[in-house]
Amino acid sequence: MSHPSPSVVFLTGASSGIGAATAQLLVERGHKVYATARRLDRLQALRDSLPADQKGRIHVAAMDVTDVEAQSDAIADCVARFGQLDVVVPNAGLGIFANLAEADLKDWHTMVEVNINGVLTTVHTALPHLIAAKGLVIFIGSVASRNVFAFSGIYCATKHAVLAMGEAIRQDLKGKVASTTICPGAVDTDFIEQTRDTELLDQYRPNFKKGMRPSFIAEHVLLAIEHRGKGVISDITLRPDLA
Ligand code: NJP
Repeated sequence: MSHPSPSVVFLTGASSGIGAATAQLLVERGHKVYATARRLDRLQALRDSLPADQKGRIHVAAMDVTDVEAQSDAIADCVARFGQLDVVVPNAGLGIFANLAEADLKDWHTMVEVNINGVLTTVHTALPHLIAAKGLVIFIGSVASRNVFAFSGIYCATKHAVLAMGEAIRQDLKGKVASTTICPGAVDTDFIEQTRDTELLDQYRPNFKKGMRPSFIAEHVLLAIEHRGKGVISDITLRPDLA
């Protein structure tokens, strides 16, 4: 049996890939989604693509996860609009692959700012609402949460941190807020396009192209939400078919 009532979900990184697929699926299944990213035009196009009877269940807003005040305003607006906040999906993230010896320090800082600090801001800001709702945080980790791969070690470090955050919530907020960490392997999104090293790009792009569909990850976000009250999917690893 699935969770009886629709959830209010605050989602980051909803303008493309896994986030866009998640917004679409959750709204289709009756949940209410506050969908954020920096590219408002992409969010509006996503909303416009929904059937008329679903449009009322999504609100889109421009937000940079590295802007603490903007996140605070957005979460307050989400609660004001939808009356509560049950689930956050701090999905916004990026990986910029490079050999460690040639990497740009700015890229490391960007990954830490978005993948760690951005996620922490979402969780910290939403926490009082999540406690009130006995809610759920669904982290998007990675197979890089448990392994370190060549040319993406710092990205892996940020995703190790994400896995630790999920475990911290499980332990410190037992009985109050649940956490799910979804750890995918390669997914066919724009993710790899952040990498500027053309040699690495040429080498990795085909692996991502034959990766999982973003909708497959979205289905597991839905699964975690709809099993609230029945059991918690603490962490789940998803890999491309036959990988
Ligand atoms: O990538 P992509 P994915 N503030 O590039 C947003 C993880 N993952 O869907 O702001 C706010 O299509 C950006 O929005 P915008 C990965 O680490 C992936 O694959 O408009 N938002 C866009 O919506 C990440 O955590 C794979 O540019 C910011 C979104 O992030 C999650 O999946 C494998 C932002 C990125 O969408 C979604 O990535 C894996 C900011 N400062 C884990 N910066 C994979 N694809 O293979 C970026 O294990 N965004």
